[in-house]
Order: sequence, then structure tokens, then C-alpha cells
Amino acid sequence: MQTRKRLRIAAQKSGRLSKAGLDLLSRCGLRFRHGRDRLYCDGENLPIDLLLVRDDDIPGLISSGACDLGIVGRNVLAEAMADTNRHGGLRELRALGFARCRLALALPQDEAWRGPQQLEGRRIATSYPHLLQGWLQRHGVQADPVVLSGAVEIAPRLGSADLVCDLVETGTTLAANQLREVVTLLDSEAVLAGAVATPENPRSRLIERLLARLDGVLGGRESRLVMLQAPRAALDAIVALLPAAVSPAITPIEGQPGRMAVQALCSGSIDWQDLEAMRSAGAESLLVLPVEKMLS
Ligand code: PRT
Ligand code: ZN
Repeated sequence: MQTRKRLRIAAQKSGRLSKAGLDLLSRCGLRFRHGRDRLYCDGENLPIDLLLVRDDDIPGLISSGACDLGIVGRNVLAEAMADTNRHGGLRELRALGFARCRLALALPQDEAWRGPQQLEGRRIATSYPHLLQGWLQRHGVQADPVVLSGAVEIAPRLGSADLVCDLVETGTTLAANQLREVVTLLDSEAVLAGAVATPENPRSRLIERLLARLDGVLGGRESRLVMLQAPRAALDAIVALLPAAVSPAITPIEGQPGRMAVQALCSGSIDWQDLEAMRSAGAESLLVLPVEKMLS
């Protein structure tokens, strides 16, 4: 696997991660020729190919060396990492900020929550036995995981478990099954997973290049470019109002002595109040622009 020159990224074929995951790769400038079977897609403009698979297969594809990177839920990656007998050398490289959810314990609605000890000897339905066991061990509790690959929430109603440990987003599914979320085991979102770096990997420079582009896209999402003009005397007050600005560029305006143009990259949102405060401090011609890409 070390001699392979082209990079391989695994992404979910269809599901909650696929559209946003492929959009992200496209914003990093990757283009793929979709094959007839839509499973293996050759990279058109870079030596980076795409493999479209079930999300559960992604950690195994990376730990076996068949793929270098993968877009997968932290829940799936963390479960694989906790299963050290099967998967080694995996790591989370970047959090991608979509498909947010949490792995949580949920009890029947009529049962009060008194803490982890209450789980002693109980049957807990889950698709995440390693994460659940890790949490139980940390709390000194011995329970009985009932491993299911789907329809976990229905297990207590069927009598095959007493409670569940499952993914929750809005909580609607739990409520529909008369369950109540009581503890979060893991906060999850889509992540870029990869293998622990080895110095002799011939694809590591390509991985670094892709990560730099990804950081540029992810950083851009959080950033705004603010442009304005102001009298020189008002600059200190205005710059102090710019939310988390990184070293603003301040330049004189041709033919307008004492008047300056300011350009600042700011992180976080900039709302109308921020703009109004800057205008009250003397700023004019205020512009707030989204940032598509960043490369420093
Ligand atoms: O076919 P494949 O195996 O690839 O897909 P899959 O069916 O296993 O996965 P998919 O597409 O459903 O989810 C992929 C990933 O999306 C998960 O591993 C999580 O990282 C993430 N994600 C985000 C979620 C949810 N939100 C979510 N709500 N995964 C599952 N759910 C389930 C939840 O368990 C509940 O049963 O959706 C249901 C609705 O949630 P509520 O709380 O909004 O009612
Ligand atoms: Zn799956």
C-alpha cells in the first residue's frame, strides 16, 4: 500500500454524510469522474480518487490501508477506534461541522434518572458496544449491552432491552418510542479520518496539500472580510469594534488626505449591531463579504 501513488478518499455512497461530504471535497477543488458503478471515481484534476461506500466500512478501509482518508461520523470512527482488536492506527484529522448529533443513553420516559449505578445489570440496546462499554467501565458499572445494527429505539418496547444507547439529533425518534435522553456519551459530527502518519508514505505531501485546502474552506466558513473607510483619527475605536479581527490592513485613500481604507478578516458572525457601532464610531462604506477560500 505504501507504493500506491494516488490518494484514495472514502465517502458515504448515500445517506446523511454524502451530499455535504462531496460538496466539501468539491470546494477543496477536487473533481471526480463518476464511474458507471458509482463506487470508484477517478480524480480528474489531481491524483486523488474517491471510493463511495457504506459509512460503517470507512474506518476498516483506512486501517487496512485500502484508503488514506475518509469522511465519516465521529461516532463511527470513535467506535472503531475503541475496538482496538480490529482497528489500529486511526485518527481524527479534522472536524467538518455537519451531521451533528450525539450518542446518548435514553431511559423509558416514566423512569427517573438517578445516575450511572442505576444501569447495573440492565440490558442496553446499542449499535456502539465499544463506546458504551468504555463509558460503563469509566463509571464502574457492569451492564449487558444488546448489540443491534438498527431500530435500536424500539428494543425497550419489544422487551429485548431496558434502555438504549443511540444517536440523537432532534430527539423526535426517542420521544416517539417513549424514551427520554439522560446522558450524552459522545458529541458527534462528520469528521475527516485518516491513518496515523508514517514518514515513508509517498502520499503524505498530497494529504498535507489537501488538509491545507480543507482548512482554507473550513476557516473561510467561519470568517468574514470587512471593508470600510474612516478618518484616521477614528481608526483605533473602529478597529477595537471589529470582532476577532486578524491584523487589519490599513491604507491611505488616494486624493483624500486623512481618510483611510480598512480591510480586516474577522472570525465569527458580524451582525447589524456591530456595523452600526462602527458607523457611529466614524466608519463609512461598510462591506461584509463571505470568504470562499483561504490560503496563508
Ligand atoms: O447506508 P449507510 O450504512 O452508509 O448509512 P447509515 O444508515 O448507517 O447512516 P446515516 O446516513 O443514517 O447516518 C450517517 C451519520 O450521520 C451517522 O453515523 C451520524 O454520524 C450522522 N447523523 C446525524 C445521524 C443523525 N444525525 C441522526 N439523527 N445518524 C443517525 N440519526 C438517526 C437517529 O439515530 C434517529 O434514529 O436518525 C433518527 C432521527 O433522529 P432524531 O433525534 O432527529 O429523531
Ligand atoms: Zn451505516
